[in-house]
Amino acid sequence: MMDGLTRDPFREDVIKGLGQPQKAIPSRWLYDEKGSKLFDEITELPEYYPTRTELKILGDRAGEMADAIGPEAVIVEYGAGSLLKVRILLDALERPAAFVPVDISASHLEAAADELTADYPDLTIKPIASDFMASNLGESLPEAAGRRAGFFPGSTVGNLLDAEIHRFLSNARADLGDGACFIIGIDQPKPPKILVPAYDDAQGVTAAFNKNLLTRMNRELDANFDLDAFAHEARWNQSDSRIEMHLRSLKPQTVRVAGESFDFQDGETIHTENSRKIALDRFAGMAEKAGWSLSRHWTDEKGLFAVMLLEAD
Ligand code: AVJ
Repeated sequence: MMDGLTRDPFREDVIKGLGQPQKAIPSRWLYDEKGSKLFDEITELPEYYPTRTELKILGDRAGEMADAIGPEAVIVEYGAGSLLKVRILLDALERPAAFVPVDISASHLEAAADELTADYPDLTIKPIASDFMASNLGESLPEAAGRRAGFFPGSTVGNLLDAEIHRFLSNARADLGDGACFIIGIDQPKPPKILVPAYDDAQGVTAAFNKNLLTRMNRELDANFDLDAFAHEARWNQSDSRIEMHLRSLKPQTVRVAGESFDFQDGETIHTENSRKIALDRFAGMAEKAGWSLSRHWTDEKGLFAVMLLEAD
């Protein structure tokens, strides 16, 4: 329980976000236990192509990625979600020395580390419980004969704004050091007729994922959102090349959250997520400014998704 002296970052983000002209809540708050389960369900949907496409690229090309990284490497996974993906890489690598999953959820990390230890007895596993946006991980990284390789699959980088991507890539460049490389998965721009259904599926799983944020605010912030008075919306924003998720108010209403009142007009939305689709050349330019060069990339035959290899300058 929060006592008024303890900072509650969820409460702070929500109160600030609902007070803006365009109401908005940072997308990381979508991922409580229920939200993480729903996201796992999303990855299995027929309309949601990114996860299976990236897994196929990794499965087909992990050998080439492993050759590029080299032997006895230290792999640092940012926002370590799906161990499935790093296993594909670990299995292809020559004598990987260490695996460092960085994740905000300590319990999630424990479980993940335990599972891996059983299957990779020679691998040093050193979880770091931290926001992946934090800097100064460098001193915590194990020493090894091989080089350091960052790993950031899932197109999570597409949730970040330009300034955040810059900060993230610059921090990683400093932490991983000279001679490092970085493997990053990123969804690609494509027609809205493919993109919109991927974020507004026929079974309504993505709608449940988005609306779970209302349930979470009701539970954790003593809010009184009526779940039937809001609708899920997935919008393609062409000029910013991103899918936006919104929660749209279906009538004029006032909602109480953490002791404060917020008015909604009919049709007014809370913006809950940006999923940017950043083309390779554009990302290469951003990486360049943060001390990385795009050295090569792998894609599926339709060019839906790309896995990039960056090299430290
Ligand atoms: C986990 C951020 C990559 O943007 O595609 C899926 C999240 N949101 N459906 C994405 C998400 C709605 C997902 N990422």
